[in-house]
Amino acid sequence: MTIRTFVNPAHEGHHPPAEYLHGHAVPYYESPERVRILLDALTEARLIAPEPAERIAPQVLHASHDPAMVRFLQDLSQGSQELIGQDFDVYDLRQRLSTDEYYYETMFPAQLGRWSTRTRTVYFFDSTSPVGRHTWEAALGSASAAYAGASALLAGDRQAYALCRPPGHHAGRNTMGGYCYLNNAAVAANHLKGRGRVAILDVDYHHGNGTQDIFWEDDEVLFVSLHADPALDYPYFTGFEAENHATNRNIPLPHGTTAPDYLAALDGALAHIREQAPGSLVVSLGFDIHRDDPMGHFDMDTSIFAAIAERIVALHLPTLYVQEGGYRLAGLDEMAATFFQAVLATEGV
Ligand code: SP5
Ligand code: ZN
Repeated sequence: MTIRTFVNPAHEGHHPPAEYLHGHAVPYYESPERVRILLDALTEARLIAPEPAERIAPQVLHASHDPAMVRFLQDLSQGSQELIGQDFDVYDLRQRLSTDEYYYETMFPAQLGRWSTRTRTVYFFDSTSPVGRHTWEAALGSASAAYAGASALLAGDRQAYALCRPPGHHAGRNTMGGYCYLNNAAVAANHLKGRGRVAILDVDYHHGNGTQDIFWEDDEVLFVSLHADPALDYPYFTGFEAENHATNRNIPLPHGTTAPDYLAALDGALAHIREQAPGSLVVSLGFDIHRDDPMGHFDMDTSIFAAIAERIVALHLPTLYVQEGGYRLAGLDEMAATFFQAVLATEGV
């Protein structure tokens, strides 16, 4: 048996050259290589059967995102080279333009003041989601993979995998950041409402601030997230326990968290989901909880992914796995294979 897997070939066109750290350009870890590694390893191990996802109409995104933000992203991507050219003129840099530049937002709306009459023309909350001419198609393709995965569950499949890239869980109703543009898990969850209430379990290392934002007032979708304590780690401003309410549960964990502590927290999260009796489950799946991830500060090895998979499958819910983060290229193949092997082995029991 294999897991039906939806991918988005257009992701290859999105490859920002760098992110910026204290004045230095550092590698952009959210790279096309990530999906190539996952796809090759899982296909070779005969764990997945990949198929291309049909491109959704942008209107489908409006259930999850402000239509104005969707339009803004599309326009920015398609006009990015011209806009960058104009910016470069200020410094006489036009001759240095390549044909594939990325627009990095440098102006953020939060503190502009109550006198501003031009509100919400900036939709980024940080500068780590750069936009190039292929970013729109990549992001739409990624959301399309999630949508196709949800469609598979609606058609009766018990599980599916959306191999999404770029990731989505930091993208809110009208905000982009943290390598994310469109919230793939949210697109899937909104589609899955066709099966009743939906639970989203987010096991990426980082808080899914975007998913929390999109479903903050939505009783039909339960959001449960395990992540690094935002007092210590990205995204810093959300993910605290104080944000919890009936359908939003954050479980922040300290640096150095080990498998027993993680799994105890996960068991609590899963008990909460079980109590709410949803009709389906979306898992925001990040491999950045591994101890060797360059961004993560937990202390768990690859076997954690089998333990997580077994527990999720024991919920016996139609489940869509949506790829989020995970940046240690050297181990991604094993982490994913460990996870999906356990999914298939447990499902068969
Ligand atoms: C989808 C996903 O996993 N996104 C992660 C985005 C993480 N961005 C990390 C930025 C880290 C900045 N670290 C600065 C340390 C300040 N003391
Ligand atoms: Zn992450």
